[in-house]
Amino acid sequence: MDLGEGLRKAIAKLTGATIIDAKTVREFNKELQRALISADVNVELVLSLTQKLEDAALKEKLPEGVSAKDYITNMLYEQLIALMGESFVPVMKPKHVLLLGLYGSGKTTTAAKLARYYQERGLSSALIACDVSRPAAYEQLETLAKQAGVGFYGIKDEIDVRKILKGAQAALKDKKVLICDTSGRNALDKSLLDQLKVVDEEFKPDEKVLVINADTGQVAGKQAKEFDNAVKLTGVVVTKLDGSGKGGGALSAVSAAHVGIEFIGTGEKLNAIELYDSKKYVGKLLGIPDLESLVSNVQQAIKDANVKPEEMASEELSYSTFYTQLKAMSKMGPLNNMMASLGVSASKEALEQSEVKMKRYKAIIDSMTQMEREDGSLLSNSGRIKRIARGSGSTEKEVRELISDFNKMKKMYKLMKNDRNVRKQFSKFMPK
Ligand SMILES: Nc1nc2c(ncn2[C@@H]2O[C@H](COP(=O)(O)OP(=O)(O)OP(=O)(O)O)[C@@H](O)[C@H]2O)c(=O)[nH]1
Ligand SMILES: [Mg+2]
Repeated sequence: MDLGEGLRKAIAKLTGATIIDAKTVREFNKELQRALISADVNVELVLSLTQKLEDAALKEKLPEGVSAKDYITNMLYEQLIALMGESFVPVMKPKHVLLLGLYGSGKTTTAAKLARYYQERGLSSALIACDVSRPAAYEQLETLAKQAGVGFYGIKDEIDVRKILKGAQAALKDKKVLICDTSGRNALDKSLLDQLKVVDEEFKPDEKVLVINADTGQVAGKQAKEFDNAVKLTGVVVTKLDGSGKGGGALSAVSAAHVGIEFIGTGEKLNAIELYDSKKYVGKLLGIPDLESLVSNVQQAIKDANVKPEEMASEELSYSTFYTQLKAMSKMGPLNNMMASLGVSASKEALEQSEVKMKRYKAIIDSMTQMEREDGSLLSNSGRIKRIARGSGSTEKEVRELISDFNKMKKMYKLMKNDRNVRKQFSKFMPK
């Protein structure tokens, strides 16, 4: 039984459960422990994961509108991403990347995919042929480099990796990202280990990435540990996720080496590589294609259950909350009705202008990144302002106007925090 199957079996135990009680959680956890341990996930880690799950599940009431199954699935998802990481952002700077892995795991293909990936994003890249064991390895990498349109260095029939790497570093001085392909074996034996240590010394990799095939089951953990002991891994790439494999081995690998998943290989073609995205990956592992909406529904329900309407106005104002308010306001109908209900009078002209402004502000906030919406101070950067203006079809002056209005509102917001009456008025505009 692979890990995915075990996890799905555990989740299936929750079908039909209407409450979360100690018995339900323990039964789920027992199944979960069985699945994780048989996938070689470290026992201590399994116990701490299931303990955390139990504590969290029993502490809170099941939020309204969410099934026990979805609620616990979401918790399991959170525990799994604590292990594997939520998403990966590659360092876009000149660097040396070393790829490692057992025989046939997809190292050579991944090397070419990665070189193409970085080069397409402005970092000229090259591949170095350090697989000196397999007869046609040199030609395979050379062909792939041509296909990818990236640089290549190798010395045909040379078996001394130190020599190859010295030559490569001299010949590829103008390339920003150097990716070194290495030999695979059926097992990590002494000669491969010695070779890897030489490569590590000579190449001085910034990133040491273990390539594992998604079909690899339990042994992935052991593999990862051995490679990690030999050269200290920095990340994992899981290949062949387009096949039947559910990627359970990757969990064992990342937990054994304490590193995250970076990329996913989804096919033989050179563009078949994706950045790791936990919702997609865990969704596949758990057999829930639309895990993203499950997670967002549960998280929204938890949020709704915990937030009292009058408290909403007292949280720190960010562009995100501002946007929610603008949306809620436009749903409430024309501004003049609303102002009248608040006892504020304004000229028709001024109100019309405000409505146009509100629309524009919404478009501008739409063009911000999530980070900018949460941290308004990022907008002191004029490059960001330029980008947002372009993205929203407005002028930079209009973006600056929003920033200035927003900052005024933020100040008001702070003052209001201590005033119950104003806060109550304000909470009318918050979405229920
Ligand atoms: N479907 C699919 N096939 C892949 C993927 N990555 C690699 N392959 C295929 O897997 C086979 C082995 O890939 P290689 O890149 O040669 O693997 P390797 O680890 O370099 O193998 P050795 O050098 O022999 O150890 C090839 O036929 C690849 O086309 C993937 O993400 N999806
Ligand atoms: Mg190879």
